[in-house]
Amino acid sequence: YKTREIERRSLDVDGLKRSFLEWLVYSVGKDARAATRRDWFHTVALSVRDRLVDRWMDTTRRYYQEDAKRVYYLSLEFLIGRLLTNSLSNLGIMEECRQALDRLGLSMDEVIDAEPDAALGNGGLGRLAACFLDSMATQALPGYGYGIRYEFGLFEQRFEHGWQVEYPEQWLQFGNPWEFPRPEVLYPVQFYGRVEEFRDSVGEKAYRWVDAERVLAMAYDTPVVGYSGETINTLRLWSARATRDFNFGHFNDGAYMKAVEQKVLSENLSRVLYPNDATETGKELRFKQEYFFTSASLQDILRRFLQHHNNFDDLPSKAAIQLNDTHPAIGIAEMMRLLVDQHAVRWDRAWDITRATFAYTNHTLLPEALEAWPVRMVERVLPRHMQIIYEINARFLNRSKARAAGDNARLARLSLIDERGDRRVRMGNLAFLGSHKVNGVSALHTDLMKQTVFADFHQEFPDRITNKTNGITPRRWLKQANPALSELITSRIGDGWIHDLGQLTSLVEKADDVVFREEFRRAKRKNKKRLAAYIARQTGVEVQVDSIFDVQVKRMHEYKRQLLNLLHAVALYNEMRDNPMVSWVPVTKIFAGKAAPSYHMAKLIIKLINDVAKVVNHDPAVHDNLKIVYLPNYNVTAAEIIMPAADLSEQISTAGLEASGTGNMKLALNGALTIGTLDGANVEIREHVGSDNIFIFGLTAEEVADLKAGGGFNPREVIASNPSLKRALDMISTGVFSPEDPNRYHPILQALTDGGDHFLVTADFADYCRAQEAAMELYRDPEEWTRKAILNTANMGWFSSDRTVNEYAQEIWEVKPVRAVDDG
Ligand code: DL6
Repeated sequence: YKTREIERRSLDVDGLKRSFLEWLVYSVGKDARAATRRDWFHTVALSVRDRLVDRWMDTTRRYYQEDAKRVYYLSLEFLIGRLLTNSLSNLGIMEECRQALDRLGLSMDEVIDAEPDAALGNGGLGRLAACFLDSMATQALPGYGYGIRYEFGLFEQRFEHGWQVEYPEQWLQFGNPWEFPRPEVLYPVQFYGRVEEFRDSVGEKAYRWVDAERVLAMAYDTPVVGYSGETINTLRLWSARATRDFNFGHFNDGAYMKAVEQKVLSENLSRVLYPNDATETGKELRFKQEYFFTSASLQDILRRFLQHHNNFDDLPSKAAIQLNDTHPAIGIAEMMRLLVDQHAVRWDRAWDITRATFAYTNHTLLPEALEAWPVRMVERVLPRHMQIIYEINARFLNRSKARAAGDNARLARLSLIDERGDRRVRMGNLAFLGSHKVNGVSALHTDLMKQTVFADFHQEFPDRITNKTNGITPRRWLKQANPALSELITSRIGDGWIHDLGQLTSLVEKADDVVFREEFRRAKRKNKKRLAAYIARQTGVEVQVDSIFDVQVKRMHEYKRQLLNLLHAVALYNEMRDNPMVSWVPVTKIFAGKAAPSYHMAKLIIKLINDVAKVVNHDPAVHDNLKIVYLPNYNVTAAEIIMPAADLSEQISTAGLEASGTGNMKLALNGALTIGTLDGANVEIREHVGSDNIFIFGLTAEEVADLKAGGGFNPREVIASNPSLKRALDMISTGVFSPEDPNRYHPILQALTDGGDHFLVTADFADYCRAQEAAMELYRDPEEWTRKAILNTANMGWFSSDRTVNEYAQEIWEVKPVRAVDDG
């Protein structure tokens, strides 16, 4: 037993090797000759997990001993990706593990590749949550993630004849070695039923929720390893389990199949992640998912609090609950219910406690993404919560009435209920009202929040809105994803940047060092070769490593304007064909990103990109100077290969519509130059990297707003006045890229013309082409390009999620690091 104990902790090559062999036999149940790559992955993951457990428990003990204030990050999405490299790297045993596997005749890269990508999120918001977990653990902040353990993550995207087709994403199919099931951590969550009024012990009116259906939420815990492994936090994900008692009736009737059906139905709650990004489909199951994980999390938070406290007034000094968008906003009403109905706290006091505990992050201003649930549905699914929401609303509107001085329109806008059409509960308003701080995710986005969606609330509560510009973790997005550049940086400035990214500014002077530039280029080239090989494997297209890798990777959405990028590609294709004698800078346009399965326009744009790619990539007239690829199934793992290899980063959304962006940060940190609009965090990226080192184009958010306020513009006139745009659109509309179905793209052309070009693709086209030309011109001068690329990397330190999380910790959560005592 003693030897096993030591073995489990050993971090050297021999110890790792011995524990791999032991795990393979005794836990995976295979012998070395029969083991597959996946068996070895499970073996290595379980052995690494062993090495986390002591430190994990130490961390938890530390938090208890200090009675530390905890942060609870409630998020419907955690896009964590693979964990093996992350754990090894943060524990600092990457090399030891590689050698141990080597001694067993195994390739570490193959073992790493056997891990499925945990795709429990759609995009930006979910990946941000994952970066925050890493940064909280790295900075010894007592942070817990709470979410759903979806059985099926974001769908797998494949292309069939260039069309996106969705397949289920079965990441749990072969088990998940990182998680610890906690069958004893189980909370009931109720739905439906009705509310009964009664008199409590002191004769006051009180309410109880009865005749409800119950589902159980069971916890699965995943350790979150901070850099250096000193702090290991917890990501707790809930899985739905049927209660054992609710189907007795059916059993008694002998309706066994019916009983089992009920079980399957209630367990559907945590079955699948909704694949919509920035659009709400308004489905009841989605609303139930939101309540399910929120209720279980709040019950768990209160249980932990009550272990050492008995006065709820202390809750805000012991717990900060962050709502990642409005998805968990029903938590405001749930906290009120738990305090008032279950713990007999008086309303006013409960409201003060709730507001002091909660904070809310807004991630988008797009109207279609703002959650508003039909009152009738909320009333049916959560009858007691609907009452509570009415009560919160009545008290708030009463208070605001005096200030509104008869301005009923203003009161209607402030109301938690949208009374127009079918009545709806505005979850953004509820989240705002029930939180002490509300934040946007970039400076511009926060300003726009104050001017648009939350203008009235901002007037009512001028101190509540605050900005917290997003960030990314340098561990995953530079150290792990880009070993070539990381090693170069560390060789010059030491490794302090890994936990203090601001140290990268020491590289500024290196931009003028010709040797450093050469080495920086070499690292980029290595990454480009790796990506070229990946592209060839995935798509069969051979790309030139010396071409500009022009990258647009993100969800497919009209406001992100992949179409603008594609139109530029068509225009460039025409120019290359027209001028074969010119020595063109070779360009590889790289796209990746999923479209929501029901978003027809987005899927049509994917098909168009694939159709154009087919023609361009096979046209000998362009002499391989232009290639277009659409990589299927974009996910965290693919991003880790793409980001380090990019030369040019496309951040070209219609100004005012991208809340922040975080891909823009990953790319610039890895030395790509941004071509972008002044949107989201691009504005701040320009401030940091310098306007000479970024290609800015297009209308500003203010100009866009003025244009729209003035009645829009006439895209047909713009098209008619720009021959290269007109020619590109004519080619698409006459079927040059879709001869088998020439009308295929009419909906796109329609949207750009009669549809009014809502996303201003035509309006920004000319300036975008100018910026592209400037980029191509610069690329002809490798020294100057590299100098600017280095300045990007050097100046991106501020965009570390460590900085972001610190700002939250100090200004919103008021939590402090709880570090291990150094007993050495
Ligand atoms: O804040 C993270 C991320 C931003 O960087 C993106 O700009 C924004 O689009 C994204 N929003 C979402 C979905 N929105 N909702 N709800 O992922 O958040």
